[in-house]
Amino acid sequence: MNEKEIKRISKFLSLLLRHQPETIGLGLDENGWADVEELINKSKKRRMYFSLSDLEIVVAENDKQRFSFNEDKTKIRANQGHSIKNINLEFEAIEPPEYLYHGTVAKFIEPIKATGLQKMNRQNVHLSEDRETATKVGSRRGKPIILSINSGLMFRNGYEFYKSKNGVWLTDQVPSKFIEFKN
Ligand code: HQG
Repeated sequence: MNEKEIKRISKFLSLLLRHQPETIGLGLDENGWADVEELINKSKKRRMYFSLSDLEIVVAENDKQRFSFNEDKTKIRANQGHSIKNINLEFEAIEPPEYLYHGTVAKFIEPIKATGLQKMNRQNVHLSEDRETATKVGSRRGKPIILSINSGLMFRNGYEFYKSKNGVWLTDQVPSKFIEFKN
């Protein structure tokens, strides 16, 4: 497989494992796991042909480590980023660093000032440990603006934080009083 094929399968997996498993009638369990054999077979309906060893490459090579297998590689799931509701990814609440970062764009600043950071279509607000990652996230939508989040203070005020397997920090919402808007 070349880079392009890996990316094509990876995008298809994001669609199925995070957003619309019904596209091919794939079942996900309550923890977000899909059966690998079922995935391989049902994907053929969409003319997506790949084997277990292709999937192993996609999981290992994915730029953001978006997917994981279970121990015996009979199941696969997305590590985070779901829009499907009621998936329990079994994250453990942990203490965050004093500051986390969120990359966004100018048009969202006023609504964020008004209502804080909201999860929008995803299951959580996504935060980054460093400005560089937040800059990449923001750049997907235009000229990035980086917000500093006073996550330490939030934590001491009872807000819960989770860290996904691929290093993304997650929380339910960030009220605007915990956001520094100056860059
Ligand atoms: C904005 C990608 C208006 C928020 C990335 C963002 C990340 C508000 C957008 C991951 C708002 C939601 C997540 C409010 C937040 N009013 N706009 N109150 N609160 N927003 O894509 O954080 O490739 O759901 O600033 O790299 O951009 O999918 O979240 O611009 O890790 O693996 O609403 O997605 O990873 O956008 O990105 P998203 P995000 P993957």
